[in-house]
Amino acid sequence: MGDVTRAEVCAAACADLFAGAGETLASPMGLLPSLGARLARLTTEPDLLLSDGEAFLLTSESTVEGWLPYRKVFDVVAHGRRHVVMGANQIDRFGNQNISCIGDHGKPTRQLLGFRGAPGNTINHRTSYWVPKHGPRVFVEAVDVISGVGYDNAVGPFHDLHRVVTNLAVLDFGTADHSMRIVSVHPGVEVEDVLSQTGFPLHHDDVGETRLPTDEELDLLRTVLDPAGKRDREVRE
Ligand code: F8G
Repeated sequence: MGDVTRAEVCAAACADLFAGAGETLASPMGLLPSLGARLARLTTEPDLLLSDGEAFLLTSESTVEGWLPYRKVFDVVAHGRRHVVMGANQIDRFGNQNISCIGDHGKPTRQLLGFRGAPGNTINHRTSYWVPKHGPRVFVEAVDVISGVGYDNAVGPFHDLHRVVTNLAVLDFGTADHSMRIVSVHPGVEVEDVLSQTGFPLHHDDVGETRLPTDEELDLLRTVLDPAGKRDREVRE
C-alpha cells in the first residue's frame, strides 16, 4: 500500500468513533465522518445504519436501503440510538460547540449555519465532532454561542460527548472534570503541535499515536469509498 495520507488516518479514526455501536443510526456530517461511518459498516460494524443526513438510509455503496425523513429522525434522536458526528466553527474545553454565529448573538459579525440539530443531539445521545483544520480559531476559550451543549452545561442522563477528531489528533473528555484531553496524535504530529493550535490548556498525560488504517481499510477507501481522493482535499497535513 502506498504512503498513508493524513486524511486516511483521519478516516480510520472516524471509523473508530463507531466501534461497538451495533445497530445504531450513524449521522456523519461531512466527507470524512461519512467515509469513516461507511468504512466502519464495511469492516467492524456491519449493523450500523447510515443516514444521508436528509431522508434516506444508505448502504456503504450509497444505495438507498430505507426512508428516514426528518420527522422520523427526531423520533430516533429522542430515543437515543444515534451517534451524530457534527462539525464545529468553535468548540471549547468542555465541548460546547458553536455552528450558529460569530460575535454577539444579537448582532453577529458572521451568521453561520444556525443551531440546527445541535442542542437536541447533545442532550439526547452520543455526539462526536470532526474538525478539518485544528486551530485556535476553532478551539477557543469560550464559544460565542452554545449550539451543542458541553459538559459544564450538561443536562440529563443522555448527554454523551464521545470524541473530537481533527486533522492533528483524537481528543475526548475522559478526565475528572470532563475537560478535553488528547487521546492520540496522528503520525507525524507532536503533542506540542496540538497544544500550540488550541486556545485553552489540554490534558496530555498519556497520549498515544493514532493508528494507521489497515490494508483492507486503505483498499476500501482508495477503490470503493473515495477513488477520486476527495479526502485529501479536505485534510491538510
Ligand atoms: C469564523 C469562525 C470562527 C467561521 N471565528 N470567524 C467566519 C471567527 C469567517 C469565515 C466564515 C465562513 C438531527 C440533526 C440535524 C437536523 C435534523 C435533526 C442537524 C433534522 C438536520 C437539519 C436540522 C447538525 C449538522 C453540522 C455543521 C456541519 C460544518 C461547517 C464547518 C465550516 C464548521 C466545517 N471560529 N468560523 N468564521 N450540521 N458544518 O469569516 O470566513 O465565517 O467560515 O442532527 O442539523 O436542523 O437538524 O463552517 O464556515 O454539524 O461543520 O461547514 O459555516 O462553512 O467556511 O469555516 O474567514 O474563513 O474566509 P462554515 P467557514 P473565512 S445536526
